[in-house]
Amino acid sequence: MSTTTRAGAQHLLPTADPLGLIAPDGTLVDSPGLPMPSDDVLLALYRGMVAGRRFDTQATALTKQGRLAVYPSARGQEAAEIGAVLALRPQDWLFPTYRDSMAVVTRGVDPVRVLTLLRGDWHSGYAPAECNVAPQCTPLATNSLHAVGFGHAARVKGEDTVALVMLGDGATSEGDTHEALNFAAVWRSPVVFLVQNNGYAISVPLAKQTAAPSLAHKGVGYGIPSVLVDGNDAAAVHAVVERAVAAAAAGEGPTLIEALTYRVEAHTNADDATRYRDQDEVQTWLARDPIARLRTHLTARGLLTDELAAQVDAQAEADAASLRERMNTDTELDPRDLFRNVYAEQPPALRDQEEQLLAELREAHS
Ligand SMILES: Cc1ncc(C[n+]2csc(CCOP(=O)(O)OP(=O)(O)O)c2C)c(N)n1
Ligand SMILES: [Mg+2]
Repeated sequence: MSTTTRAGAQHLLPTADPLGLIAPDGTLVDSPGLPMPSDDVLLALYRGMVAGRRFDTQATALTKQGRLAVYPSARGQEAAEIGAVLALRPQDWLFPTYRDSMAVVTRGVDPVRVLTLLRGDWHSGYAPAECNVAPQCTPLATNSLHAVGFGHAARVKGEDTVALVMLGDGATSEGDTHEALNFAAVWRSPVVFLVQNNGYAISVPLAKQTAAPSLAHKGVGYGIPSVLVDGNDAAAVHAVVERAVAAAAAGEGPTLIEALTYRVEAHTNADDATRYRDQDEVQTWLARDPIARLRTHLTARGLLTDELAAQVDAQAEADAASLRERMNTDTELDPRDLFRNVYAEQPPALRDQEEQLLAELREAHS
């Protein structure tokens, strides 16, 4: 019989209350051992969140104008989206979901390219290797396996690259998430799992999703250090993700972070959330707005003047106007693009399909 003693799990457990640095009223919260980001980072978080929200509002408006097929809003989740992305180093990779357009924009990808997928023009509008951002995944949790495979490969190749994968609360019920967590833990893959618990998976509330004490607790069974953080506190999200990225880069393996936040809008513009949730609940979360919280904090500390706040708003407005204008043009698509970039050498069956399509198109236009 093995005489190996098993270490306790205490060091892996998340805190009972979410870690935080700034309270909803802008005052400081003490989270032992969690450093407050620098003033420059706090201002970058503020800029990113204001820009992110304005982008999000514009994208929703574009669905109403028929310029976008669908858009899943991340309004209210700006602290988690931007806090996490700004904690990445340039060489790290982001593995986002359909909801994380804001995060992709924050990583520096042109918003028009980000919205290409949701416009239905192309599979992905950006080249992943140019921006270190994988295509946004609609199949839930598949991106967790992509991130772990990517992180593992980077480690085998001796590269200093960390993969950050974003998941929703609902995605934690998928088998893929558990396979990814297990593999990453056993192989100490340089991966940070960020679960944005926004309370709902379409109409399914968290209480029907899991009986676990928190989603962060799910990491413990795999031997992964797990963190519960206030997902509406950009400073705290940035601090915990930065710490997890550093640990992964140092060869310490993965971290699971649950960011507690809320989906303020419906699942997408095609969903009516009033059918399954109470408006009082939405109001409670609106009072915990991540942008107002950081603004209050920065203003009280004299870091954000009225003039600077107006500049940040004006820049976000100008970016939204540019996005609106550029999305208001019709795109010319080449149907043959469907067959390109799939295989280095096209298999015969696909070649037949391409020829069949081209023949049909010729006939339609003759
Ligand atoms: C494998 C798979 N099953 C089901 C769906 C349908 N679906 C799309 S979004 C969604 C809810 C996901 O909720 P959550 O993971 O909490 O993310 P959120 O939308 O709240 O960001 C479901 C079930 C899907 N896209 N992929
Ligand atoms: Mg959700």
